[in-house]
Amino acid sequence: MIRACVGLGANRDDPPAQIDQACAALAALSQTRLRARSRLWRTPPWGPVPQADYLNAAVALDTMLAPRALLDALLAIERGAGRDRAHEQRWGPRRLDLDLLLYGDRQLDEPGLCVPHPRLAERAFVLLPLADIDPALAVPGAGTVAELLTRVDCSGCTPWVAIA
Ligand code: A4P
Ligand code: MG
Repeated sequence: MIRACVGLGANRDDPPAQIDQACAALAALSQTRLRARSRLWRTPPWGPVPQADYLNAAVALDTMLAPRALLDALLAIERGAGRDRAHEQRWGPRRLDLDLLLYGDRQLDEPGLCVPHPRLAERAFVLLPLADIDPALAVPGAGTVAELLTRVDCSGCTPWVAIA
């Protein structure tokens, strides 16, 4: 079993529901157990595109799936949530974005598969949810999640509380 971490993000339609459904789909993957789930974080949009705030989260999975099979499963869950890559802008609004953040201590740089996720260390919206799971988590080649968090701007990021 390998401990893998997946980042979830959404800022269109019904983000909390889309993230909940994605967590259920991740928990139902073959040869995989959902081990931990972060809080939901409300985060200002990162990148050059003006757009609505995101909800972000992360999960830890124990899996026997190979990295490529796991990434393919993430892309299938995105498609199942109605994501249409043909009609979207890079770093633009998303119904659901799933990133393979970590796959054990592996470092992979292959066409279409880069782990740890290349922009992980720059993104409070990834590091805050990962720190909910385990601040001591090691990001291969970069340091722990807690160390990386000291170097990013977390302003505007807050745990999201549902209003009943
Ligand atoms: N790919 C390669 N490695 C990976 C990996 N480790 N995980 C390939 C996921 N995908 C990986 O994915 C494009 C292709 O990358 C996939 O088909 C896969 O083969 P993508 O999600 O469209 O884009 P990306 O390259 O993963 O870019 P990135 O940096 O994730 O940007 P997005 O998804 O365009 O950014 N602000 C906040 N606050 N929160 C957010 O969640 N998200 C975006 C969307 C912009 N701003 C945000 C947020
Ligand atoms: Mg992505």
